[in-house]
Amino acid sequence: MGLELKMEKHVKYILSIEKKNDDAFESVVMEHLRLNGAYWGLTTLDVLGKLDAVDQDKVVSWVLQCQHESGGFGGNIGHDPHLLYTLSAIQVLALFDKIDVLDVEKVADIASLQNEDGSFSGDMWGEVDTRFSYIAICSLALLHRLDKINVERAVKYIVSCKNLDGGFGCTPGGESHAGQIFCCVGALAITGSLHHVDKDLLGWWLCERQVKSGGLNGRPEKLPDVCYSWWVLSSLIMIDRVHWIDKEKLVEFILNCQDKENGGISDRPDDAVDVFHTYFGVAGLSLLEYPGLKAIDPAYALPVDVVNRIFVGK
Ligand code: GRG
Ligand code: ZN
Repeated sequence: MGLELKMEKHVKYILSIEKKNDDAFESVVMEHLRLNGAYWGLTTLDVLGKLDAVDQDKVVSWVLQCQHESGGFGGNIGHDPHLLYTLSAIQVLALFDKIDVLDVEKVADIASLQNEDGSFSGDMWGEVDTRFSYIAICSLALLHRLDKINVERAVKYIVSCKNLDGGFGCTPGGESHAGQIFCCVGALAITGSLHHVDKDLLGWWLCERQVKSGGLNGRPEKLPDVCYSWWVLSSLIMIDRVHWIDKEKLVEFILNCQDKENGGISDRPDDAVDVFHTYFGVAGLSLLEYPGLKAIDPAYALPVDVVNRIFVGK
């Protein structure tokens, strides 16, 4: 009992990461968490209704300084560009309704990372992974520039990563993993291609991820971890099978991973908190319709009001 989301503590925790470093929010992010950390921390604040606690001009100007001449973003100023950071940059700007500060054509050049077989490389060095298919598709959709890639081939490649268990891996033949499933299902949802998913089969596999404690793991025989609340639940929502999960037990698991004194959420009870699991815990609770949280879109991983602003207009 007394198990509830410590909203104010989590806001304080996110803002305290900012203050641990001498400068502003960006310096945190700079050292180890970088642009991905900014996305996790700022989206958490937005879902908690406290985005206005940060200096948006400073964040926007720092994000822009992370951009490389190729159009992609590095994790920090002067770092090499990679798709992993490029999506975070676009998402952070979207939170502040600032996508228009971008030279969209330039950023949309990430389309050149698409390979002949429809797959995407993460950067100029060429590693291929369905994570990068999702990132490229999500980024270009947010920029209204999906026309820059061959969507049909991109979808065909993702479908070639589908396994007999209904899940998806990082490359053809790769083991099904909830993180990759989010990426593949998300990319298929954004491109209107969910008919390629066997929803009952995949829904079954995803529901099997719930263990006794109520938490979800990422694949069979693994430990539960708060971040899978996001990877698994978002996928279940996209394929319309979220009612197959015991929602109350999952809420309880996530709430048990909070640091009730100092804020923040960990991967599992009693572990150390971090901004990644704090975000995915809060985002998971939002998907579970926990009271007082902004709704979050399962495909774009951004608050629904932000996504509506981009696709429906203000
Ligand atoms: C916008 C939300 C969002 C994501 C961007 C980068 C990315 C796209 C998606 C990553 C998907 C992914 C692979 C997530 C899994 C992360 C994770 C917890 C990996 C741990 O894997 P293992 O094998 O752990 O170390 P397990 O839990 O299997 O023991
Ligand atoms: Zn995790």
